[in-house]
Amino acid sequence: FALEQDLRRAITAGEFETWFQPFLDARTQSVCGAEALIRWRHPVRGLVGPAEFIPLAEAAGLAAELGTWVLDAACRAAGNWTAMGLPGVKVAVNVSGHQLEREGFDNLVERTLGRHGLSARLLELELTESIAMADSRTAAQLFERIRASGAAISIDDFGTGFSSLSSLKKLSFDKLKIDREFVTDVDSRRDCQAICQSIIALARGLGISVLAEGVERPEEMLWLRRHGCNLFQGFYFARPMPEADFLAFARSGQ
Ligand code: G
Ligand code: G
Ligand code: MN
Ligand code: NA
Repeated sequence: FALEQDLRRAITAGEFETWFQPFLDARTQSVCGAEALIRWRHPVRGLVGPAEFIPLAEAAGLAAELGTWVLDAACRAAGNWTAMGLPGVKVAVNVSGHQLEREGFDNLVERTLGRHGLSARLLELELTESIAMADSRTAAQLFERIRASGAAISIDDFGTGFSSLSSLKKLSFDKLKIDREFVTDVDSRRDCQAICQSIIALARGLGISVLAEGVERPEEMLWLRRHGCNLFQGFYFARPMPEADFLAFARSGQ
């Protein structure tokens, strides 16, 4: 309860920040965009990660409010990138189930894009499999509306959730993000290789792109590139960082 009060206070006090982790084209290694990752700059506890407070926010019914804040902050940032000499750099925003279930999520997205003059083509929404599968008919309609607006949908942490291929068949989306669990040591582990190859083949068969998360070593990157992975994200390239650092990183790589 004390923490719930603290969270409410923090929203009003503006203690949240969005950090950005770049994702890069596998062939050219140029920066295609960044994933927005929320942080809480707590006056006493210092910088707190989302794993600690997102579950609390969900339990307290504050997840949608926080999600609206992140979406706004991420779109505001990306809206400036073109003007700052980074045309075409996308922003990916994590969306929680609570947020998606709310009436009019697609309208919220459109309004937020409009407010910051950000092209829908530069926005990706990251959903996990479990969210996508919860109510596949409603999800399918929402996905259609979001994609019709020009924004993209990525399936995050792919392979770790409760996924059924028949649910995937009913949904249309733009990208699969292979979970770090399968990327770690993919250059040496047969099981990870089989899983990554399957996901890459699945994405290719569906005509969508595939990103490897959590790339930490050059050997992993090389294996994934050789096997047709399109995009990379991970500490080997860059950690999540404040917006100013991301701008410097993206500029230096262009
Ligand atoms: O950034 P970090 O590695 O600490 O993130 C931990 C988890 O929190 C990840 O699973 C990430 O997807 C999630 N996360 C980060 N930012 C957000 C956000 O803005 N909204 C939601 N729903 N989840 C987020
Ligand atoms: O669940 P989601 O994919 O949104 O989680 C993203 C989080 O994963 C980021 O907040 C980031 O801190 C973490 N992450 C990103 N790249 C790496 C990596 O290369 N290694 C590890 N251990 N974590 C990573
Ligand atoms: Mn994510
Ligand atoms: Na992930």
